Amino acid sequence: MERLQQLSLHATASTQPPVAPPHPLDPLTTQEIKATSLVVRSHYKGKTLVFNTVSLREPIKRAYYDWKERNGPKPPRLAYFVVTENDHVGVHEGVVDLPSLTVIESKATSGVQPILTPSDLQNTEDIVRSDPRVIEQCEISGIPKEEMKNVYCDAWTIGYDERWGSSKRLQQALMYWRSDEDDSHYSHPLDFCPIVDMTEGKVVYIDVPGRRRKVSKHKHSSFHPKHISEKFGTSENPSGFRDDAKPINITQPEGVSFAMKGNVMNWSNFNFHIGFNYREGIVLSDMNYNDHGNVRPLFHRISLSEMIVPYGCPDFPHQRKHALDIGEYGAGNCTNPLALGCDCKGVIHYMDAHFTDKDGEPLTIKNAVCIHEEDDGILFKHSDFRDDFQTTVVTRGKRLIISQIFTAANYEYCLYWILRQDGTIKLEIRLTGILNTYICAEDEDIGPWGTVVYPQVNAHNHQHIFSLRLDPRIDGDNNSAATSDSISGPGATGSPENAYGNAFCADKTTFKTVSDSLTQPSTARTWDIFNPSKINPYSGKPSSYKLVSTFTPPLLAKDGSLVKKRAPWAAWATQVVPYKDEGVGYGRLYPSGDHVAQWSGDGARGMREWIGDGKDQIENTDILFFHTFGITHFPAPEDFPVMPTEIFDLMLRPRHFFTENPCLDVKPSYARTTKEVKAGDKGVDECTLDVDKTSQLAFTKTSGSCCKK
Ligand SMILES: *[C@@H]1O[C@H](CO)[C@@H](O)[C@H](O)[C@H]1NC(C)=O
Ligand SMILES: *[C@@H]1O[C@H](CO)[C@@H](O)[C@H](O)[C@H]1NC(C)=O
Ligand SMILES: *[C@@H]1O[C@H](CO)[C@@H](O)[C@H](O)[C@H]1NC(C)=O
Ligand SMILES: *[C@@H]1O[C@H](CO)[C@@H](O)[C@H](O)[C@H]1NC(C)=O
Ligand SMILES: [Cu+2]
Repeated sequence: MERLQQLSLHATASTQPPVAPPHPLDPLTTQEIKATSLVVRSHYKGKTLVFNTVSLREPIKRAYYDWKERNGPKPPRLAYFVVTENDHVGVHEGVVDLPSLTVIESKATSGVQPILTPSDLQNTEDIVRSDPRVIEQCEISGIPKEEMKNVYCDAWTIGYDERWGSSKRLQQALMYWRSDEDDSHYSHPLDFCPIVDMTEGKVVYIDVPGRRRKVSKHKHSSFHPKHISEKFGTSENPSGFRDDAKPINITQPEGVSFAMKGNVMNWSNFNFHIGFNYREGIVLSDMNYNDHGNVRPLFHRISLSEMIVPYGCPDFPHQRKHALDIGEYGAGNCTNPLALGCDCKGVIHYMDAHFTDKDGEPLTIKNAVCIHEEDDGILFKHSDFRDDFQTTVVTRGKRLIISQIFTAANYEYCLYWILRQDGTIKLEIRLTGILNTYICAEDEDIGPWGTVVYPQVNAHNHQHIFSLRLDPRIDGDNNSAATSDSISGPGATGSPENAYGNAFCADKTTFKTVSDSLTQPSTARTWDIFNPSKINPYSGKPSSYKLVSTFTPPLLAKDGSLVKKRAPWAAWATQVVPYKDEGVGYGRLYPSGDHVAQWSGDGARGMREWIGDGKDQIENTDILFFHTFGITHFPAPEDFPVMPTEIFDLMLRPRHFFTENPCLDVKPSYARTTKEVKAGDKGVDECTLDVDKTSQLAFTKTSGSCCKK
């Protein structure tokens, strides 16, 4: 009898393994998420589990290329999981082998808190609203207790508060009031800050400032259409919108020029895999460039691995505001579903994203990743002055954009990974959404730490600092990295080596050790990632990708600050460390550590551990290149009640990689040789060149411009 029971139990546990998607880097399917959570549940039988993370454990690099390039076996299909137990500190994490439906690694990690989830954020508001001490504080702020439904909070990561450390799963509740459900609450901040224990579901403490400020009596400043009509509507124009809204429509009559097989993209000589996970969001992997039949590797993996948004107000408890949004919330899990024609225009291919919910059930964000092309202006052009610029070639380019938008409480981060036909890889970030705001009294001097952006609304200074993780593979696995500084020639004007004082050149310093790679930006500095064994036959220089990044603010928090301790990568513009198969996922992914929430910043984790004594050799070997970039944001009234997108970017450009302009084979829009000009010809085969027949003159009606000059 007992034996029989065991057998039948065994039979239910060993259901069919889920079908793996075609590519080893493809994110887990919903069936794989479900299968993982079943396996995890039976592994921790008898425990009440809360699922936090179920995500692909990517194959290690060597296993991947053994399969991809050396006819080796397909790497094992693995799922990484993090679960918590109710009433229990710490996490259980591990790895499930999907084909065999078994847990192959598992450990209990204490003293850490798992990544926060959108449902954590939603719960905090309910907990705060019904707490009697919060209600009391609201009354002190001038909000009667019957109006608690109008009290809101933005649940924020606590960062780290030494009063509790990481012993409880905490959030800080930044408090606000709305006069109506449809208002934006950011014009009505409250002055106190409850701390909420997410496990217990209760408020554990309220930080109350010495100086009390009653909720502002000024009208809300909001931005939804109904508020625009209230603000600007007239009897002639009730909507209040500008009267210049002629549509700009994008037509791509023949569809797109990219092709996708599953998650593998082919576009204008680029070939790569597009992945997505809860934490980094979009991941571009195994990127190659087809150089006239020679498929050359560029990067094994490109992603945003961490970010920090430190605020600059010295008053307690505002020092706690320094969200590490990727490690604490997840750029993937906070990603928005995108809408056709609004978030991206034109002919769009979308990818969905799948996560786990708290019960281990798959949860899908539709249209999480948008893939599309845009016109990219002039790719190259030259005209000859000798015949009044009639001898000419003009070639327009296009670009491929892989994008996502994620919301971290009040802010939106729009991420655009952009490829150009000349081999350039660009990352553009647009910040929008709403400033984090705090109340100030009518007569208050808020000092230099913030800006009054609206009556009684103080928006604190802050930085948005990102860590770009590059796993380069420029023409092979062994790469080096260097600074490249533009310097004036040696010697004073009149000296033998610089007689006329005009000399300048590029001064390249190759990093030999990790310590050498901890560099600061300067206006005259770029960085090269290169393959020292692959020399360009013309320039004699190694095949490189140059990192051109000018949005590189210094980290303004000082040594000893929580910010600097918890983001051990943010103080340098670059860090290069050897690649190693270790850590969550694998291969040194997360520079603020694997579990970031409520980390004190002490001890050797993430980048601090990888840097170590700084003596690891990083020349001509398998390296990881981390780059810190972003902006410092001093708010202004223009950023309120919602910010117009603030744009910054960086570029990776091929240098000494090709032997000539790599996009000469992009068909010009228009071209005429000198002979054709002299003969009065319209140009060879002009009508089949890439002339855009939908373009027209603004103020005169013309039919298509082709063959007209
Ligand atoms: C262009 O877009 C506008 C706004 O979406 C739409 O109303 C209009 O029909 C479109 N026009 C054409 C010619 O497709
Ligand atoms: C992409 O291009 C490669 C050759 O460069 C080809 O083998 C592959 O089938 C193409 N994939 C798609 C989806 O078009
Ligand atoms: C993602 O969000 C869902 C829904 O709130 C949550 O249940 C899940 O645990 C989250 N996962 C991660 C890794 O943040
Ligand atoms: C690549 O680097 C490894 C270790 O750093 C070294 O053993 C190997 O010889 C290098 N290969 C080439 C082609 O330089
Ligand atoms: Cu900002």
